[in-house]
Amino acid sequence: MLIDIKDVEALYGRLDAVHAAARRRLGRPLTLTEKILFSHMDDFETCPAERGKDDVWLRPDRVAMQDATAQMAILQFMTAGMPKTAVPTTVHCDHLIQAYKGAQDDLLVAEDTNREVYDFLHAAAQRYGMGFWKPGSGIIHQVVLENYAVPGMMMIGTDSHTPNAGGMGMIAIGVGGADAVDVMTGQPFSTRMPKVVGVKLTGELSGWTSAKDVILKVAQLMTVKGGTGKVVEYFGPGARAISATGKGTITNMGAEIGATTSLFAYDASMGRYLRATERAAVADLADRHAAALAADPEVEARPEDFYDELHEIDLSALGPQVVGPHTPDLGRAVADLGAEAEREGWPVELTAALIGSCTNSSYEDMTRAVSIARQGAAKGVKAKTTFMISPGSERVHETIIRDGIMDGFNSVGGIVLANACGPCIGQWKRDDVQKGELNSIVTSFNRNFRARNDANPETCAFIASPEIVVAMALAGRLDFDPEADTLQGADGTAFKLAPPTGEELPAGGFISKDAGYEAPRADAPAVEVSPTSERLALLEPFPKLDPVADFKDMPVLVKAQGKCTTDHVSPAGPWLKFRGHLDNISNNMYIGAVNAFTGETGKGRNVLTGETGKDYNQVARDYKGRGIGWVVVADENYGEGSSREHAAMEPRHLGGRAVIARSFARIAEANLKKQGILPLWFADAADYDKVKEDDRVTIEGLADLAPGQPVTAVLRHADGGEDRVRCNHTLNPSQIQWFRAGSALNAIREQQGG
Ligand code: MIC
Ligand code: SF4
Repeated sequence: MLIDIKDVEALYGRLDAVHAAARRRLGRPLTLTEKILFSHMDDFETCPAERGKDDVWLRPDRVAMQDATAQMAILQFMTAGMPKTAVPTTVHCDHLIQAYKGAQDDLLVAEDTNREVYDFLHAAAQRYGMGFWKPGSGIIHQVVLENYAVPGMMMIGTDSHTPNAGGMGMIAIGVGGADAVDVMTGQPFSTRMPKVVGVKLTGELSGWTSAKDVILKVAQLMTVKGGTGKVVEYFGPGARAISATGKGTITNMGAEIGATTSLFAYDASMGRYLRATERAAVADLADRHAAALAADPEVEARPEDFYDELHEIDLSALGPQVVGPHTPDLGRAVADLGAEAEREGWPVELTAALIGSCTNSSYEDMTRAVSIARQGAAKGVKAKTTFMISPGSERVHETIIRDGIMDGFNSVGGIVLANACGPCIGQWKRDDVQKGELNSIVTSFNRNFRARNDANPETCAFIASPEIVVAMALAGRLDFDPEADTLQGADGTAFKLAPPTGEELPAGGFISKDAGYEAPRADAPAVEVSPTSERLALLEPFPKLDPVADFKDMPVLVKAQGKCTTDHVSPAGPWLKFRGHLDNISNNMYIGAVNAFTGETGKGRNVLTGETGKDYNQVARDYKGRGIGWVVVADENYGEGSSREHAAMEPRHLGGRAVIARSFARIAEANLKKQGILPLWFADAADYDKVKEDDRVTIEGLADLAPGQPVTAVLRHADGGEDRVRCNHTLNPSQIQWFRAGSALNAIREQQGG
């Protein structure tokens, strides 16, 4: 077991006293979210903690980082000069493996092409006391669920799907690298005390419906920004009837509604999973403290009195869902997709079907999915489209090979990819479809932003449960409804697929021979970074800015229209290779943003030279060369999606001063603050329309920037006219310090007298 049981004992031993004090303080019973958060605050008896209002300082028990975000986080950590991380930390190599030919070949290629980065991460992990999970060992969230998730504990991870561990009753929050660095250097993690949403689950999943459909439904109910600043707590008899890994699917995809995290209470399913994954000692402890690892009983009895928002889903009445294209909250029942696709002109013929990813690659998912594949194979039917499987971890992978599940997928033509993110993050070398070609794919992943999987903006990506994806793969069609339609067997007769069946956990136990873990070493040598590397570069501190002079007469580099997710600001796929080199990766800055003035993507006008159709990063470099800062204007939910802090560091590096948006996604806003860019909210959303292409923007009120005090953006138009636009911000006193210092890291250095 890779967890120190003493840490669990110490936490559980304190819970009753902390919860009693918190109940006294609030004068009411506690939700599970409050129980876990209060037990991770330094000063739980006094610290203001009004939901949605106060910022709280928390002490997470653990940090996890994946390779694409760990590089920048570790480069920042190295500037702090600490010998070792202050809390248990792990690094997982999963994002940089490209999917092309299949697991074995792809892994060899990845080890070769990414050698420099893997060596760096490995050396840093060994040196600074971090656990290292080598390439091929699995996707961060699956590996965390299998090895590190502990009910009632708290972790942060440099990946937005960190809430996967909420399926095991843990508060697990996705953050940018700079937040992780705080915790790794022994400082608290700060976030706004979240509002708490209750989702009551009644009934039971059956037939074609699975855990995935619960979150696909919640995404439709709450939308991509409905979870911002909130924790979603699932409860009720239906919740207890879902397996621990199914719960993980639900909490993982809570990232898609912007939730701070999502959470289930400890129950028997988690106990079973802990025991199956060699953590019986944790299960025994959790059984003894079960009441402290769930909301108080009054909360389930009268949820409307304790949650800020309440939803109810009857699992018995929920049918299979499918969401997409281009956004995870555009959904409907599988049965209704055909008609809608025809209306909208989405191709119904599939070009690929993909299952797995961190969201849906449990043993249960794989057994349910293969039960559909086997029915096809028995009738001589093969997948009528490219069909690929990304297992979540080596443990699941080995086990499903032993249990004949891989053979079942192979028998319908499935291609097994490495235990890695692969096509889910755009690491998919696709030869079959040309860029710009309209086509449809269906996956069991969690994200489906434009161009996400294959860098083709014309790919319509839909998301459904693995079993639905396999059924659609056999039919080769998006409009296939397995509950109503038939397939044709090799002998020409029509047959209907029976609903999937699966096993929650392997009857023969998991295989876990060489899982791919390496422990740190006390005598590890210092970490070197080559000054000539194209992939890694040591960081220079960002310059301190003058709150008046540097925020005057700034051109508008980008006014983004519609969605501006982190994938629009700094896409992954081919750019992943520069995640450790700030200047090189900055060449992708705003490459996916749609120009609100011209409709072009990734291009705009240099208002100083008059040149048009220029790449945003080029324009920014020109402004920076002239010593001129610039602003970005955006619509709702700016920075939705990934936790990648590159989306904040690149603009900061190239001279960005402020992002003025109708609203922000939580992690993106936090990342901007950390790196010294001002996130400003239009007080009146309609003011977005007042911004013109050749405006010069001055932000007034920064010299005495104070919490809760609006500032003014003065838009000076080219015709001599002017608009004064009120903007709000959410900076607290420490974040204002970061702004003044030029970044959070600068502020720390100043405090240390450096
Ligand atoms: C994602 O799913 O978008 C990613 C790739 O896992 C990101 C992290 C990254 O960009 O490195 C995330 O979710 O945070
Ligand atoms: Fe990897 Fe996709 Fe999961 Fe992100 S969502 S961690 S890219 S598998």
